[in-house]
Amino acid sequence: MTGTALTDFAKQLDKTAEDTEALLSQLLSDAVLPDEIARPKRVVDAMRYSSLGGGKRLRPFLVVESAAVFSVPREAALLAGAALECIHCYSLIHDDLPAMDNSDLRRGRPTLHKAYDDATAILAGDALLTIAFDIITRDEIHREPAVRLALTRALARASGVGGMVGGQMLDLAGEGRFGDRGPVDVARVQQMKTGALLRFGCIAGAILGQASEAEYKALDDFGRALGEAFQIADDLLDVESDAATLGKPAGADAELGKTTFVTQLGIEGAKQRVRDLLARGDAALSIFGAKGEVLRAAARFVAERKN
Ligand code: GRG
Repeated sequence: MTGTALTDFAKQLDKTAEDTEALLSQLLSDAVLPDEIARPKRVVDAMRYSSLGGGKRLRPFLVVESAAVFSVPREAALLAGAALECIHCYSLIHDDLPAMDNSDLRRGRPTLHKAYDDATAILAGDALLTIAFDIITRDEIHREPAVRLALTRALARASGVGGMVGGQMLDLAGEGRFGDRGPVDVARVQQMKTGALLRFGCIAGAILGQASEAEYKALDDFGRALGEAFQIADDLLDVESDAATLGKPAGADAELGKTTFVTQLGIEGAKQRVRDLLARGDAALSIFGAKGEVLRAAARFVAERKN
């Protein structure tokens, strides 16, 4: 990306992050909704601690920009993006717990279970997961219930046993948590653990925009390429960056003796794979012409990010 394109992109990303922050602050308030009984302060505070004031908001950005391709109203896309971000934040809270990655640092601050306690962190994660499905089904997302249903089902499948949760299970198994390590299918773990939510961010726009089959497939292909590029960038950062830049410990993969894209392809091989994925993403987006420009920039941002 040129300097100007990068600045424009950074401004757009910041704007969506700001809008997402404001929306999450409203959605994760202590105001009780119809059919709810009460929102206990401690769990609301914990949900807010982990969801506000940090994060690139890349997933909401993908929803907003994939939806913009079809001129979907920004407010509707932001709401869907906020639901996705709630799932992402829940996954980070649970991933950091002692029973999982046992991390002390996230987004440059103590992890939730360190700032509060394990039980509160588990419940805050559960509540974020649940509220995501309250948000994604709201009438303001789309006038047609069938569209809301398709979006909700896609989010469930990206997040659950056949998506992110399943990927986390495969990842833990690959660390030898449940007995022998066995061979690790790095690509499969990536597609599920981190790729599924990123792909959802891209197909969400197609669902909201009631895309043609070819348009849906284009965003699906793009989302898969972007997801893999994101994970390879993450693996590269783990070996090439430091905790101050990352906002979380570096070198964690090597410490666990993990098989990653970098251990499989080497540093240069991993960088080449990222370049190939960017080309694949560009090719997928060609169907949208100039309307795909921001998504193309998003893929570059993901590949070149520093944290
Ligand atoms: C516990 C059910 C469960 C799932 C956890 C996605 C996941 C599965 C764990 C995340 C672990 C991790 C740190 C993976 C590396 C890639 C990743 C998802 C990084 C964080 O995402 P960013 O960079 O974070 O988008 P921000 O802070 O910008 O939102």
